[in-house]
Amino acid sequence: DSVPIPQPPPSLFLGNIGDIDPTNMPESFWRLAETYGDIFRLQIAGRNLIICSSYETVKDTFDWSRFEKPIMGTLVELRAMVGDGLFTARTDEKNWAIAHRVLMPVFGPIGIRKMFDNMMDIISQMVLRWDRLGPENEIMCSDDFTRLAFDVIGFCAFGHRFNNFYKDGTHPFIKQMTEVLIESGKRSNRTALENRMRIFSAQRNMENIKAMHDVCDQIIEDRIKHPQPDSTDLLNPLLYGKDPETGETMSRENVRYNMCTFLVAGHETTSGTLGFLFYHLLKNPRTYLRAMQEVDEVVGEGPLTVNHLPKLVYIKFAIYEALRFMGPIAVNTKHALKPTLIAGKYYVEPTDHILLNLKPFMHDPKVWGPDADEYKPERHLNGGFESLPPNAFKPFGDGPRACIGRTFAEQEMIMAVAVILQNFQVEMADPSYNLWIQPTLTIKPGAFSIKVRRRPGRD
Ligand code: MNH
Repeated sequence: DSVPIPQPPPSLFLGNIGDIDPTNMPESFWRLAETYGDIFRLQIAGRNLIICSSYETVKDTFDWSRFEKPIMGTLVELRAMVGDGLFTARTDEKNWAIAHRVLMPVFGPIGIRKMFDNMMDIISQMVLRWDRLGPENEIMCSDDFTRLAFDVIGFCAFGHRFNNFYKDGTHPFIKQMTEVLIESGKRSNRTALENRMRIFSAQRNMENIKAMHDVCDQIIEDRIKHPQPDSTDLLNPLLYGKDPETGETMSRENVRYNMCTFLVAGHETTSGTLGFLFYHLLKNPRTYLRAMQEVDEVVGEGPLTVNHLPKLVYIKFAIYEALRFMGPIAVNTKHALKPTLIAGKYYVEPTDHILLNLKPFMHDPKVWGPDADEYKPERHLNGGFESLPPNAFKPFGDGPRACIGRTFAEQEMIMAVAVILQNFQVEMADPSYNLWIQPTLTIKPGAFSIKVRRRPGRD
């Protein structure tokens, strides 16, 4: 006995295309969820989308015996760039399982702690740059946090310096990647015929991809020519790590795909999260001051060390709260393995595309209370986080396909925030700035800039 899934009235030939803004899907889904609630259906380009927006509906899809991550739409197109790398591989592909088993331990807490010094190396470059550009300089968050996140991955994962803090622009990889992300999104919305007709876009796409693959291949070649047996990065495990189950090493092509995957998956997300975080801290000065106070108490004026990290709990929860409020990944996708009922009442079939609307899901008042729409890191303190119902906080995905870089990202973000607050007074460049969303594959705050001034006595 299923309950029908509500749908905004479709138009005869175009379905629900009129209900969404194709250039800003996340915001369309948030807006529609306010009217349609829990779950709703959209018919777009012949596809049946089921959008889940509440705790009850979303958490039910975290049952991996009934649902899985589909590789469809943009993800299929992205495979030209990142192939059977971890993010775009199907779970039943052999190379997903091999890479997952080889890399899981390296991405664990022990491996990531060893990357502390290399993360600090890059963070210090950002501090130097901010010092030298001075307090009047407007820092576009997306620019400098992208430089930071991209250089951190390059250096910590592959021992390679992209040196984005020594450039006026950024490394060409970033533009190439952004273009491929956008083009992949477009390709997934075009018919096969139209994609074949768009020969110039297709050529540009191929050129971008080739340039990115060349960067990865060169880093690999360099490591093979100049072995670094004591390195703490991921390149040695990628090249030489043996799968505990099959004894195989990863194929050279799959190594390249995974390098590309880490460069893509690891920098937009982290950079967007830092942008959202500073937006919230500055909009809620009480939270900024509390985070700064924590740094002063835990770290003081001396250098940040790896032993300080577990004590920076307010900062960690300020980051979690930014992710809960609106993380860089707005939508997760699922599909049912067999016809089933979501939350015991909404009938879905395997051909339906299930989208998890993460913002309303993590603002569900049944879980987060009547103040769900307020930014409040302290809600997580004093065991608040541990006492959440299961699967309520999911900005990193879930199950076997959850984010492999979570520990990496959390350490990097805690370190960056602590060092920034220890050394600078941060302000919005434009105090009247209001948050707007810039969507690509991820979302980030649009045109959000800050100014930073040395804290008195901290130079
Ligand atoms: Mn990450 C998968 C969020 C940082 C590498 N990541 C995911 C998924 C989410 C996610 C959500 C699941 C996507 C899906 O179901 O299709 N990731 C984040 C967030 C941050 C982040 C919010 C930072 C903040 N991710 C990173 C970093 C790296 C990384 C840093 C690499 C160093 N993420 C991955 C990879 C996957 C992934 C690889 C795919 C894992 C798999 O499917 O096996």
